[in-house]
Amino acid sequence: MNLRNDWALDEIQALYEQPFLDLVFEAQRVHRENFIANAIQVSTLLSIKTGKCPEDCKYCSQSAHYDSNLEAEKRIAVDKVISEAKEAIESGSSRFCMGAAWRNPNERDMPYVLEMVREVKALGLETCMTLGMLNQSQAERLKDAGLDYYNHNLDTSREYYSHIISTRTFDDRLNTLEYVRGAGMKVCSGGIVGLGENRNDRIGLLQELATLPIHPESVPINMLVPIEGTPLADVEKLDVTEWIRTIAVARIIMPKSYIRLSAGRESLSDSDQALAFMAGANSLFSGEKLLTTPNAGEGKDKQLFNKLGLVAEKAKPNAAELSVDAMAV
Ligand code: SAM
Ligand code: DTB
Ligand code: SF4
Repeated sequence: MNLRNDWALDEIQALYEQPFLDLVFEAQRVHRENFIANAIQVSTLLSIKTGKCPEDCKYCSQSAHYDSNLEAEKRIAVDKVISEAKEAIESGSSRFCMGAAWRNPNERDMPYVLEMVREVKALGLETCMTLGMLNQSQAERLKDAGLDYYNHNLDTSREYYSHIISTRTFDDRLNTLEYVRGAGMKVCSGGIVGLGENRNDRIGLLQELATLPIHPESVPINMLVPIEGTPLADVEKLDVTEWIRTIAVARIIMPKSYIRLSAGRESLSDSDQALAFMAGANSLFSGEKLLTTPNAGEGKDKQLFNKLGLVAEKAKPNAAELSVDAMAV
């Protein structure tokens, strides 16, 4: 199948608005053409610096602009990160994603993050970081240290974006993605649904992602986890079928990308999650915690994988390639 980067809004809208079962069916068909059925890529997340973030993202527990009652934490020691990464391997993860509540990494933080990348990579895990905005030189140094993926989300449509974040622009985000690509890293970029946006904003987000010069290899679709104290604490909950539609359309228009069932999974029933996998989601975060909020824990996921006959993809030592000659989680 040829990858397309010229998706028009009306085409995406037509996909999005077709009968739900037709959409999910088509997404599963595309999924099976491009991926091994029943295989899920599993990542573990770790917050390496928590809270007191200068940015004002209205959904976020870590923004210093709101009082979310979060206990802030300074940079954690690299040793601690390594022991968490070893546990992630034990629990069946193939990728380890390290996140910091920064607007961007300061130059004085670079030796710290570079050492961390080198050491996590040496364990045979795929490495991912999400540290806010980067410049070209930072992106290149991260790549040289062995960083496989950089996560930086567009979050929502260009039109709705300014309702959610005022401290950095949509174009700032696109610039960071360009530097990450320019450095030769893989891109992890997606968004959040349930921010009070409308359907057209979800469609607009999907178009922005699918018309990047190269599709992100990994596309996290988060559902808002409402955080008390933030401006979005009481936003009306989005129907889960809208989340599933967003996942299904992402699968169809970015057929070779991993689509990640991301934040918000904890609130989903097993059957809703099965529907999300049917819609083409083939990646998730495991572990008791995301960055600051609870996640479906390892035990629950083991049960879910067994119940649905899913297997976790396994990272080949020291390679970014994945295989499924692996274990069940
Ligand atoms: N500070 C970095 C940044 O924003 O680029 C990285 C960490 S940030 C927490 C990564 C992403 O997590 C955000 O872009 C957003 O899509 C998602 N996220 C954060 N808080 C969330 C929440 N309460 N519910 C759902 N997704 C959330
Ligand atoms: C992404 O899109 N979702 C993850 C990851 N990238 C870094 C983060 C989700 C955070 C959810 C809220 C929290 O735990 O603070
Ligand atoms: Fe900071 Fe990232 Fe949270 Fe925005 S999403 S407030 S940049 S930690």
